[in-house]
Order: sequence, then C-alpha cells, then structure tokens
Amino acid sequence: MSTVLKGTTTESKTNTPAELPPEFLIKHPLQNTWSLWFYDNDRTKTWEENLLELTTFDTVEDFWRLYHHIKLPSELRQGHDYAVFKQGIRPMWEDDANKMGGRWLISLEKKQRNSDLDRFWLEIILLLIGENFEHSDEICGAVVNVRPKLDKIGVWTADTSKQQANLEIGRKIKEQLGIHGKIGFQLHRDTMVKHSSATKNLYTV
Ligand code: MGP
Repeated sequence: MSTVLKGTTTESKTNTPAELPPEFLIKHPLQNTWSLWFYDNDRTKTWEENLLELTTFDTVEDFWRLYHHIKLPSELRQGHDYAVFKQGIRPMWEDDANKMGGRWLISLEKKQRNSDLDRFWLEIILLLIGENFEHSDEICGAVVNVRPKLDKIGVWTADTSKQQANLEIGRKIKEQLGIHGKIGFQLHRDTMVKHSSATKNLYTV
C-alpha cells in the first residue's frame, strides 16, 4: 500500500465531529460498492499475483478520503495500474462479468500525462460511481495503465453485443472528457489474442 500512499503531511487542525452540525456527519451512499485495485508490476510474480485489491468504498465521502490519500496516476511508477471496479468483479478478462465484454479505450500521448491523465481518470471515476450513464448497469469498471509509451484509460463494459448501451457510454465518455478525436471500443477476446499493438475496434464514436 505504501507504493500508492501519498507522503505523510501534517494534518491541519479541524473541528472534531462533535463540533460539526449533524448534516456534515451524514455520508452519502453510492448506488454500488466499488473496489480500488492496484497492479504492482513485480517481475517475480505472475500478472494475476500482481493484482491487489486495496480497499472498497460505498459513500461519496469515503471515495474522496481515499482519493486524497493515494497517489495520482501521474505519480505512479510506469508499469503500474489502478482499477476501480464494482465490488465482486475482478479487473481481468477472465472474470465472469467481463468475459463477454470489452472496453472503451482512451490512449494518451506522452505529453498528456501532465495535462490530461489525472483529470481524465478522476472524471471517469466520477462518471462510474455517480452512475452517470443511462446504461450504468453495463459498466464493470475502469483501468488506468501508466506506461512508458502510451498511458491508457479503459472503461470496461459487460456485453459487447449491446450496441446501443455501449455507444451511449462511449459518447458520454467523450463528451465528459472533452475529447474531439475518435475513441474505439474493443472486445476483450480480441485484446487477449492480439499479435500487434493494434486491436480492431468494434465501435467508434
Ligand atoms: P496491459 O497491462 O493491459 O497493457 O497488458 P500494456 O502493458 O500497455 O501492454 P500492451 O500489450 O497493451 O501493449 C499487458 C499484459 O498483461 C497482457 O499482454 C497480458 O499478458 C497481461 N494482462 C493484461 N490484462 C488486462 C490481463 C487480464 O485481464 N488477464 C490476464 N490473464 N492477463 C492480462
């Protein structure tokens, strides 16, 4: 966990809970419980062994507390990932919830690590946990890969055959992130067996 925690800072003195009005103590529940995963990239371990479920959260307040205590994607070491998935779904192709699914893929150029990576990742998490898609039930989770070549953010959905739902999700992602170019949706079963760096798109928006 220390790899993802921000350095300790001296906390400013805040009011104790007893001094706050009651409305400040109410936590706002999320529709789903979400898990935060971290991919460690330890070369002595298998891909699956490197995948660690760090914690879960199910309120708005617990999300922000977590968010402020962990490193931003741009602060992670290259080769590391974060994933935020609905509790019970592992961020891997093999999970039953992902087997028939795919991902909307946002590839970022190197210079976008400074300008866009952290902002895009936060926007995506807020879209997910706020259930801001018309077809939120189709959402499994999202992954950010920090890589020397291209950083990537993928939004994973459950069923590639649901064209309308997937297109709605893709359009919403583009609109929310302010992306002007095209983004593509790829089947996990194609990504799994790809032989070149490019996997063909099933949908583009
Ligand atoms: P990656 O971490 O998703 O992308 O996959 P990266 O590092 O940018 O590499 P590229 O291939 O997209 O250019 C890297 C490798 O991790 C894959 O080739 C697999 O070997 C392994 N891997 C990634 N995922 C998401 C899975 C998964 O869901 N299941 C399994 N078994 N291996 C995976």
